[in-house]
Amino acid sequence: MRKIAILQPQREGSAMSRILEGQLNARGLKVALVVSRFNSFLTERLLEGALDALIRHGAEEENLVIVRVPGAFELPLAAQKLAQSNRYDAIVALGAVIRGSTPHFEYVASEATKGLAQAGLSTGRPVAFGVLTCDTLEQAVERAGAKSNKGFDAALTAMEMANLFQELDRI
Ligand code: INI
Repeated sequence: MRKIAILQPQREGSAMSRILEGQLNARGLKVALVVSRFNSFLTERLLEGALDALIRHGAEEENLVIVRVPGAFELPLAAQKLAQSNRYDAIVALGAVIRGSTPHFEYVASEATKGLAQAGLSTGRPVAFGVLTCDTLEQAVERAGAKSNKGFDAALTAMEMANLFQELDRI
């Protein structure tokens, strides 16, 4: 019979290694949610998902700020400004770009993606990517609540990264 070795992760504080991982806890975290109005029937569902994730994980409503921008193209600049302010532990960017609805899908999707990554890298603040980039409206509806909710997922990522950064600042 074949023997299978199962590698257990080392516990924090063991002599071998130390594992740092952000907790899924939003208590006390200040989070800015930037939401695009374009395709608002989708982005409002993403916002509901993100708020649900934050509140369920202990966030206080007074620590959450919602900022609306015209479209996904505008998300990076607003996210960068919020991140630069040092007033938020994390930013959650929410938008929906659908290939069918525009000939410049590639430009909007790619600028939003690159720009949001850059906003995080240039400021050192976690910026979570909650932007749907889908081929069809059906796919977008599925990911905005019908099957899953990318806003909920992005908010989880934001709280994990914010808590991880607080831990990294302590070591
Ligand atoms: N913005 C979106 O958020 N999603 C889209 O699908 C989209 N389309 O299809 O064009 C879109 N365009 C607007 C863009 O984000 C800017 O707001 C606009 O170009 C002004 O800068």
